[in-house]
Amino acid sequence: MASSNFVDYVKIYCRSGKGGPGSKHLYRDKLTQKGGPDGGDGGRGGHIILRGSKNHWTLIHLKYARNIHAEDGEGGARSRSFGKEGADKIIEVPCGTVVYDAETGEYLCDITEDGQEVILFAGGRGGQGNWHFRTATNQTPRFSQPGEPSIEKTIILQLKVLADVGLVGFPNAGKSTLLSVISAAKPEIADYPFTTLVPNLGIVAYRDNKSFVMADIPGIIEGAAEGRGLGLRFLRHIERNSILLFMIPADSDDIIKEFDILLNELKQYNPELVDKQRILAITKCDLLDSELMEEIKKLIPKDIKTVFISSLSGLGLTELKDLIWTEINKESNMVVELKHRPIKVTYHDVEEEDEELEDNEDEDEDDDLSKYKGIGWDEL
Ligand SMILES: Nc1nc2c(ncn2[C@@H]2O[C@H](COP(=O)(O)OP(=O)(O)OP(=O)(O)O)[C@@H](O)[C@H]2O)c(=O)[nH]1
Ligand SMILES: [Mg+2]
Repeated sequence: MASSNFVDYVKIYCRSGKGGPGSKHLYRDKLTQKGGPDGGDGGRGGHIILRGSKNHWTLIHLKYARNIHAEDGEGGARSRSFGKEGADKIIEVPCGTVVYDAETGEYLCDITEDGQEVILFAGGRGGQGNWHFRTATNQTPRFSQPGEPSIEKTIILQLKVLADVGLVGFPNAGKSTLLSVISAAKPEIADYPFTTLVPNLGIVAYRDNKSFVMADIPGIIEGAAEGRGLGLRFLRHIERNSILLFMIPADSDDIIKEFDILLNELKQYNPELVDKQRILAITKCDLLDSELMEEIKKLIPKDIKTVFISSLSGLGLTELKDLIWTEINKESNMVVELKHRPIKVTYHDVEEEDEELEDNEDEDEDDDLSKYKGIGWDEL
Protein backbone atom coordinates (compact mmCIF):
# COMPACT_ATOMS: atom_id res chain seq x y z
CA MET A 1 0.00 0.00 0.00
CA ALA A 2 1.38 3.35 -1.01
CA SER A 3 0.43 5.03 2.24
CA SER A 4 2.60 2.73 4.35
CA ASN A 5 5.67 4.08 2.59
CA PHE A 6 5.11 7.56 3.85
CA VAL A 7 6.32 7.51 7.43
CA ASP A 8 6.40 10.92 9.07
CA TYR A 9 6.37 9.92 12.75
CA VAL A 10 8.61 7.54 14.62
CA LYS A 11 9.42 7.01 18.24
CA ILE A 12 12.85 5.75 19.21
CA TYR A 13 14.55 5.00 22.49
CA CYS A 14 18.07 6.44 22.35
CA ARG A 15 20.97 6.04 24.68
CA SER A 16 24.37 7.65 24.39
CA GLY A 17 27.44 5.73 25.56
CA LYS A 18 28.72 6.08 29.10
CA GLY A 19 32.26 7.24 29.71
CA GLY A 20 34.85 4.61 30.50
CA PRO A 21 36.20 4.65 34.09
CA GLY A 22 39.72 5.88 34.79
CA SER A 23 42.20 3.19 35.74
CA LYS A 24 43.57 2.75 39.27
CA HIS A 25 46.62 0.89 38.18
CA LEU A 26 49.84 1.06 40.17
CA TYR A 27 53.05 0.38 38.32
CA ARG A 28 55.05 -2.74 39.15
CA ASP A 29 57.75 -4.73 37.45
CA LYS A 30 60.38 -7.14 38.62
CA LEU A 31 62.80 -4.32 39.50
CA THR A 32 60.28 -1.79 40.78
CA GLN A 33 58.20 -2.63 43.77
CA LYS A 34 56.31 0.62 44.14
CA GLY A 35 56.20 2.33 40.78
CA GLY A 36 53.42 4.75 41.65
CA PRO A 37 50.13 5.38 39.90
CA ASP A 38 50.02 4.95 36.13
CA GLY A 39 46.29 4.47 35.47
CA GLY A 40 45.08 6.12 32.27
CA ASP A 41 41.84 7.93 31.51
CA GLY A 42 38.66 6.25 30.33
CA GLY A 43 37.37 6.91 26.81
CA ARG A 44 34.36 9.06 26.00
CA GLY A 45 31.07 7.32 25.36
CA GLY A 46 29.57 7.54 21.87
CA HIS A 47 27.22 10.41 21.01
CA ILE A 48 23.80 10.05 19.48
CA ILE A 49 24.01 12.32 16.45
CA LEU A 50 21.29 13.35 14.04
CA ARG A 51 22.35 14.16 10.50
CA GLY A 52 20.22 15.74 7.79
CA SER A 53 20.31 13.78 4.53
CA LYS A 54 18.83 14.65 1.19
CA ASN A 55 18.81 10.96 0.30
CA HIS A 56 15.87 10.37 2.59
CA TRP A 57 12.39 11.75 1.95
CA THR A 58 10.59 10.05 4.81
CA LEU A 59 11.40 8.34 8.09
CA ILE A 60 10.63 4.87 6.73
CA HIS A 61 14.18 3.65 7.30
CA LEU A 62 13.66 4.27 11.03
CA LYS A 63 10.24 2.68 11.29
CA TYR A 64 11.55 -0.45 12.98
CA ALA A 65 14.49 1.16 14.78
CA ARG A 66 13.04 0.90 18.26
CA ASN A 67 16.31 1.25 20.17
CA ILE A 68 19.47 3.07 19.18
CA HIS A 69 22.45 2.74 21.51
CA ALA A 70 25.83 4.35 21.10
CA GLU A 71 28.85 2.43 22.33
CA ASP A 72 30.26 2.92 25.82
CA GLY A 73 33.78 4.24 26.26
CA GLU A 74 36.39 1.72 27.39
CA GLY A 75 38.16 2.03 30.69
CA GLY A 76 41.68 3.46 30.98
CA ALA A 77 44.56 1.03 31.49
CA ARG A 78 48.07 0.69 32.80
CA SER A 79 50.95 2.84 31.49
CA ARG A 80 48.58 5.84 31.32
CA SER A 81 46.82 4.30 28.36
CA PHE A 82 43.59 5.98 27.32
CA GLY A 83 40.49 3.87 26.97
CA LYS A 84 39.00 3.64 23.50
CA GLU A 85 36.20 6.08 22.69
CA GLY A 86 32.79 4.56 22.15
CA ALA A 87 31.59 4.77 18.54
CA ASP A 88 28.99 7.45 17.86
CA LYS A 89 25.61 6.47 16.44
CA ILE A 90 24.56 8.65 13.55
CA ILE A 91 20.87 8.71 12.72
CA GLU A 92 20.25 10.00 9.21
CA VAL A 93 16.99 11.87 8.86
CA PRO A 94 15.35 13.74 5.99
CA CYS A 95 15.70 17.51 5.97
CA GLY A 96 12.69 18.92 7.79
CA THR A 97 12.74 16.51 10.72
CA VAL A 98 11.78 17.91 14.11
CA VAL A 99 12.72 16.12 17.32
CA TYR A 100 10.64 16.07 20.49
CA ASP A 101 11.03 14.52 23.91
CA ALA A 102 8.50 11.68 23.93
CA GLU A 103 7.84 12.01 27.64
CA THR A 104 7.11 15.72 27.87
CA GLY A 105 6.40 16.60 24.26
CA GLU A 106 9.05 19.32 24.51
CA TYR A 107 10.78 20.45 21.32
CA LEU A 108 14.43 19.41 21.18
CA CYS A 109 15.83 20.32 17.79
CA ASP A 110 15.15 20.74 14.10
CA ILE A 111 17.19 19.40 11.17
CA THR A 112 16.69 21.42 8.01
CA GLU A 113 19.84 21.10 5.92
CA ASP A 114 21.65 18.31 4.17
CA GLY A 115 24.74 17.40 6.19
CA GLN A 116 23.62 19.35 9.26
CA GLU A 117 24.67 17.47 12.37
CA VAL A 118 23.29 17.86 15.85
CA ILE A 119 24.61 16.01 18.88
CA LEU A 120 21.33 15.01 20.41
CA PHE A 121 22.68 13.18 23.44
CA ALA A 122 26.36 13.52 24.22
CA GLY A 123 28.27 10.48 25.37
CA GLY A 124 29.59 10.58 28.95
CA ARG A 125 33.13 11.86 29.47
CA GLY A 126 35.69 9.27 30.44
CA GLY A 127 36.94 9.35 34.03
CA GLN A 128 40.47 10.39 34.89
CA GLY A 129 42.95 7.71 35.86
CA ASN A 130 44.75 7.69 39.21
CA TRP A 131 47.86 9.17 37.60
CA HIS A 132 46.11 12.56 37.73
CA PHE A 133 45.63 12.37 41.45
CA ARG A 134 49.18 11.83 42.61
CA THR A 135 50.25 14.54 45.02
CA ALA A 136 53.15 15.09 47.39
CA THR A 137 51.07 13.84 50.29
CA ASN A 138 49.31 11.02 48.49
CA GLN A 139 51.74 9.31 46.19
CA THR A 140 49.67 6.19 45.86
CA PRO A 141 46.15 7.27 44.98
CA ARG A 142 44.14 4.10 44.89
CA PHE A 143 41.19 5.78 43.32
CA SER A 144 40.17 7.09 39.94
CA GLN A 145 37.21 8.89 38.48
CA PRO A 146 34.29 6.91 37.09
CA GLY A 147 33.05 7.78 33.63
CA GLU A 148 30.07 10.08 33.22
CA PRO A 149 26.77 8.26 32.84
CA SER A 150 24.96 7.98 29.55
CA ILE A 151 21.85 9.93 28.62
CA GLU A 152 18.79 7.92 27.73
CA LYS A 153 15.57 9.23 26.39
CA THR A 154 12.76 8.27 24.10
CA ILE A 155 12.37 10.74 21.29
CA ILE A 156 9.74 11.41 18.68
CA LEU A 157 10.92 12.28 15.20
CA GLN A 158 8.35 14.13 13.18
CA LEU A 159 8.76 15.09 9.59
CA LYS A 160 7.52 18.49 8.44
CA VAL A 161 8.35 18.44 4.77
CA LEU A 162 10.24 21.30 3.21
CA ALA A 163 8.24 22.83 0.40
CA ASP A 164 7.81 26.36 -0.92
CA VAL A 165 4.11 26.18 -1.51
CA GLY A 166 1.44 24.02 0.09
CA LEU A 167 -1.88 23.14 -1.51
CA VAL A 168 -4.92 23.51 0.71
CA GLY A 169 -8.40 22.49 -0.35
CA PHE A 170 -11.39 20.26 0.13
CA PRO A 171 -11.16 16.74 -1.25
CA ASN A 172 -11.66 16.60 -5.01
CA ALA A 173 -10.60 20.22 -5.51
CA GLY A 174 -8.06 19.16 -8.14
CA LYS A 175 -4.92 19.52 -6.00
CA SER A 176 -3.22 16.35 -7.16
CA THR A 177 -4.20 17.01 -10.76
CA LEU A 178 -2.47 20.39 -10.62
CA LEU A 179 0.67 18.83 -9.15
CA SER A 180 0.70 16.14 -11.82
CA VAL A 181 0.37 18.73 -14.60
CA ILE A 182 3.00 21.22 -13.50
CA SER A 183 5.55 18.81 -12.03
CA ALA A 184 6.85 15.33 -12.77
CA ALA A 185 5.10 13.89 -9.69
CA LYS A 186 2.57 11.15 -10.36
CA PRO A 187 0.03 11.39 -7.56
CA GLU A 188 -3.12 9.31 -7.66
CA ILE A 189 -6.06 11.20 -9.15
CA ALA A 190 -9.67 10.10 -9.04
CA ASP A 191 -13.18 11.39 -8.95
CA TYR A 192 -13.81 10.60 -5.29
CA PRO A 193 -12.85 12.34 -2.04
CA PHE A 194 -9.68 11.41 -0.17
CA THR A 195 -7.85 9.97 -3.13
CA THR A 196 -4.70 11.41 -1.62
CA LEU A 197 -3.96 9.81 1.74
CA VAL A 198 -0.41 10.99 2.29
CA PRO A 199 1.41 14.13 1.17
CA ASN A 200 3.05 14.23 -2.27
CA LEU A 201 5.89 16.50 -3.20
CA GLY A 202 6.64 17.74 -6.69
CA ILE A 203 9.34 19.97 -8.13
CA VAL A 204 7.82 22.54 -10.44
CA ALA A 205 10.15 23.68 -13.19
CA TYR A 206 10.00 27.40 -13.74
CA ARG A 207 11.62 29.66 -16.33
CA ASP A 208 15.44 29.65 -16.76
CA ASN A 209 16.04 26.36 -14.95
CA LYS A 210 14.57 27.66 -11.73
CA SER A 211 12.25 25.52 -9.70
CA PHE A 212 10.20 25.39 -6.55
CA VAL A 213 8.74 22.59 -4.46
CA MET A 214 5.01 22.08 -4.14
CA ALA A 215 3.36 19.92 -1.46
CA ASP A 216 0.00 18.31 -2.12
CA ILE A 217 -1.58 17.26 1.16
CA PRO A 218 -4.77 15.26 1.73
CA GLY A 219 -8.02 17.23 1.53
CA ILE A 220 -9.44 19.05 4.53
CA ILE A 221 -13.13 19.09 5.44
CA GLU A 222 -15.23 21.02 7.91
CA GLY A 223 -14.63 19.61 11.40
CA ALA A 224 -11.15 18.30 10.52
CA ALA A 225 -9.85 19.86 13.74
CA GLU A 226 -12.14 17.48 15.62
CA GLY A 227 -10.79 14.58 13.61
CA ARG A 228 -13.27 14.37 10.74
CA GLY A 229 -11.94 13.04 7.47
CA LEU A 230 -8.21 12.55 7.77
CA GLY A 231 -8.09 15.21 10.49
CA LEU A 232 -5.37 17.80 10.58
CA ARG A 233 -2.50 15.37 10.98
CA PHE A 234 -0.99 16.35 7.68
CA LEU A 235 -1.16 20.08 8.21
CA ARG A 236 2.26 20.05 9.79
CA HIS A 237 3.57 19.48 6.28
CA ILE A 238 2.53 22.99 5.28
CA GLU A 239 3.90 24.65 8.40
CA ARG A 240 7.24 25.32 6.77
CA ASN A 241 5.86 26.47 3.43
CA SER A 242 6.34 30.12 2.59
CA ILE A 243 2.94 30.43 0.94
CA LEU A 244 -0.33 28.52 0.84
CA LEU A 245 -2.29 27.96 -2.33
CA PHE A 246 -5.97 27.56 -1.55
CA MET A 247 -7.79 25.58 -4.23
CA ILE A 248 -11.53 25.77 -4.67
CA PRO A 249 -13.33 24.26 -7.65
CA ALA A 250 -15.35 26.57 -9.89
CA ASP A 251 -18.40 24.34 -9.53
CA SER A 252 -18.47 24.76 -5.75
CA ASP A 253 -21.79 25.98 -4.30
CA ASP A 254 -20.30 28.76 -2.27
CA ILE A 255 -16.68 29.65 -2.92
CA ILE A 256 -16.39 32.21 -0.11
CA LYS A 257 -17.90 29.87 2.46
CA GLU A 258 -15.56 27.07 1.42
CA PHE A 259 -12.60 29.41 1.72
CA ASP A 260 -13.66 30.49 5.22
CA ILE A 261 -14.09 26.88 6.36
CA LEU A 262 -10.59 26.01 5.19
CA LEU A 263 -9.12 29.06 6.88
CA ASN A 264 -10.93 28.28 10.10
CA GLU A 265 -9.64 24.71 10.16
CA LEU A 266 -6.07 25.92 9.64
CA LYS A 267 -6.51 28.42 12.43
CA GLN A 268 -7.65 25.74 14.83
CA TYR A 269 -4.61 23.67 14.04
CA ASN A 270 -2.07 26.48 14.33
CA PRO A 271 -2.99 30.19 14.27
CA GLU A 272 0.38 30.99 12.70
CA LEU A 273 -0.67 29.21 9.51
CA VAL A 274 -3.19 31.97 8.91
CA ASP A 275 -0.42 34.58 8.86
CA LYS A 276 1.13 32.99 5.79
CA GLN A 277 0.68 34.64 2.42
CA ARG A 278 -2.29 33.08 0.60
CA ILE A 279 -3.16 32.71 -3.04
CA LEU A 280 -6.55 31.51 -4.17
CA ALA A 281 -6.88 29.33 -7.26
CA ILE A 282 -10.32 28.70 -8.68
CA THR A 283 -9.85 25.30 -10.30
CA LYS A 284 -11.65 23.42 -13.07
CA CYS A 285 -12.35 26.67 -14.92
CA ASP A 286 -12.83 24.73 -18.16
CA LEU A 287 -16.30 24.08 -16.76
CA LEU A 288 -17.08 27.81 -16.81
CA ASP A 289 -17.89 30.16 -19.64
CA SER A 290 -16.52 33.68 -19.55
CA GLU A 291 -19.80 35.09 -18.26
CA LEU A 292 -19.80 32.84 -15.20
CA MET A 293 -16.15 33.60 -14.61
CA GLU A 294 -16.90 37.33 -14.48
CA GLU A 295 -19.64 36.70 -11.96
CA ILE A 296 -17.37 34.68 -9.70
CA LYS A 297 -14.70 37.38 -9.98
CA LYS A 298 -17.14 39.88 -8.55
CA LEU A 299 -17.81 37.66 -5.52
CA ILE A 300 -14.18 37.21 -4.51
CA PRO A 301 -12.72 39.74 -2.07
CA LYS A 302 -10.11 42.02 -3.63
CA ASP A 303 -7.50 41.52 -0.90
CA ILE A 304 -6.63 37.97 -1.89
CA LYS A 305 -4.66 37.29 -5.05
CA THR A 306 -6.78 35.02 -7.22
CA VAL A 307 -6.02 33.02 -10.34
CA PHE A 308 -8.51 31.10 -12.49
CA ILE A 309 -6.97 27.85 -13.62
CA SER A 310 -7.76 24.61 -15.35
CA SER A 311 -5.38 21.70 -15.14
CA LEU A 312 -7.16 20.10 -18.11
CA SER A 313 -6.97 22.98 -20.57
CA GLY A 314 -3.87 24.63 -19.10
CA LEU A 315 -5.72 27.89 -18.53
CA GLY A 316 -3.97 30.22 -16.07
CA LEU A 317 -1.17 27.79 -15.18
CA THR A 318 1.65 30.08 -16.33
CA GLU A 319 0.04 32.99 -14.54
CA LEU A 320 -0.21 30.84 -11.40
CA LYS A 321 3.45 29.79 -11.57
CA ASP A 322 4.51 33.43 -12.07
CA LEU A 323 2.51 34.51 -9.06
CA ILE A 324 3.84 31.69 -6.87
CA TRP A 325 7.41 32.48 -7.89
CA THR A 326 7.02 36.18 -7.08
CA GLU A 327 5.43 35.45 -3.73
CA ILE A 328 7.90 32.82 -2.55
CA ASN A 329 10.78 35.14 -3.34
CA LYS A 330 9.39 38.06 -1.39
CA GLU A 331 11.45 38.58 1.73
CA SER A 332 8.35 39.09 3.85
CA ASN A 333 7.05 35.62 2.92
CA MET A 334 10.19 33.69 3.76
CA VAL A 335 9.94 31.45 6.76
CA VAL A 336 12.90 32.59 8.82
CA GLU A 337 12.58 30.26 11.73
CA LEU A 338 9.69 28.04 12.46
CA LYS A 339 8.36 28.08 16.00
CA HIS A 340 7.79 24.48 17.01
CA ARG A 341 5.18 24.19 19.67
CA PRO A 342 5.49 21.28 22.07
CA ILE A 343 3.45 18.30 20.98
CA LYS A 344 0.76 16.68 23.03
CA VAL A 345 1.79 13.37 24.46
CA THR A 346 -1.26 11.20 24.75
CA TYR A 347 -1.84 8.69 27.51
CA HIS A 348 -1.49 5.97 24.94
CA ASP A 349 1.94 7.22 23.98
CA VAL A 350 3.18 7.30 27.55
CA GLU A 351 1.92 3.83 28.27
CA GLU A 352 3.49 2.44 25.14
CA GLU A 353 6.71 4.18 26.03
CA ASP A 354 6.74 2.71 29.54
CA GLU A 355 6.54 -0.71 28.02
CA GLU A 356 9.46 0.14 25.81
CA LEU A 357 11.53 1.30 28.73
CA GLU A 358 10.76 -1.83 30.65
CA ASP A 359 11.89 -3.89 27.71
CA ASN A 360 15.10 -1.97 27.65
CA GLU A 361 15.71 -2.44 31.33
CA ASP A 362 15.68 -6.16 30.79
CA GLU A 363 18.20 -5.87 28.03
CA ASP A 364 20.55 -3.59 29.91
CA GLU A 365 20.95 -5.19 33.26
CA ASP A 366 24.55 -4.13 33.54
CA ASP A 367 23.62 -0.51 32.98
CA ASP A 368 23.05 0.26 36.65
CA LEU A 369 23.46 4.00 36.88
CA SER A 370 22.81 4.18 40.60
CA LYS A 371 26.41 3.35 41.27
CA TYR A 372 27.39 6.61 39.58
CA LYS A 373 26.13 9.44 41.70
CA GLY A 374 27.38 12.09 39.30
CA ILE A 375 31.08 12.31 38.81
CA GLY A 376 32.81 11.44 42.03
CA TRP A 377 35.68 9.53 43.42
CA ASP A 378 35.41 5.84 43.32
CA GLU A 379 37.69 4.67 46.07
CA LEU A 380 39.05 1.20 46.25
N1 LIG B 1 -12.88 19.42 -15.56
C1 LIG B 1 -11.83 19.39 -14.78
N2 LIG B 1 -11.70 18.38 -13.91
C2 LIG B 1 -10.62 18.37 -13.10
C3 LIG B 1 -9.63 19.40 -13.16
N3 LIG B 1 -8.69 19.12 -12.23
C4 LIG B 1 -9.08 17.97 -11.62
N4 LIG B 1 -10.23 17.51 -12.14
C5 LIG B 1 -10.94 16.29 -11.73
O1 LIG B 1 -11.34 16.41 -10.37
C6 LIG B 1 -11.27 15.12 -9.73
C7 LIG B 1 -10.48 15.21 -8.47
O2 LIG B 1 -9.14 15.53 -8.76
P1 LIG B 1 -7.93 15.27 -7.76
O3 LIG B 1 -6.74 15.95 -8.37
O4 LIG B 1 -7.83 13.83 -7.43
O5 LIG B 1 -8.44 16.08 -6.50
P2 LIG B 1 -7.72 16.26 -5.10
O6 LIG B 1 -7.94 17.66 -4.67
O7 LIG B 1 -6.30 15.81 -5.16
O8 LIG B 1 -8.59 15.31 -4.20
P3 LIG B 1 -8.18 14.49 -2.86
O9 LIG B 1 -6.91 13.80 -3.14
O10 LIG B 1 -9.30 13.56 -2.66
O11 LIG B 1 -8.08 15.51 -1.78
C8 LIG B 1 -10.66 14.17 -10.76
O12 LIG B 1 -11.69 13.41 -11.33
C9 LIG B 1 -10.04 15.08 -11.78
O13 LIG B 1 -10.05 14.52 -13.08
C10 LIG B 1 -9.80 20.46 -14.11
O14 LIG B 1 -9.01 21.38 -14.24
N5 LIG B 1 -10.91 20.38 -14.88
MG1 LIG C 1 -5.38 14.30 -4.29
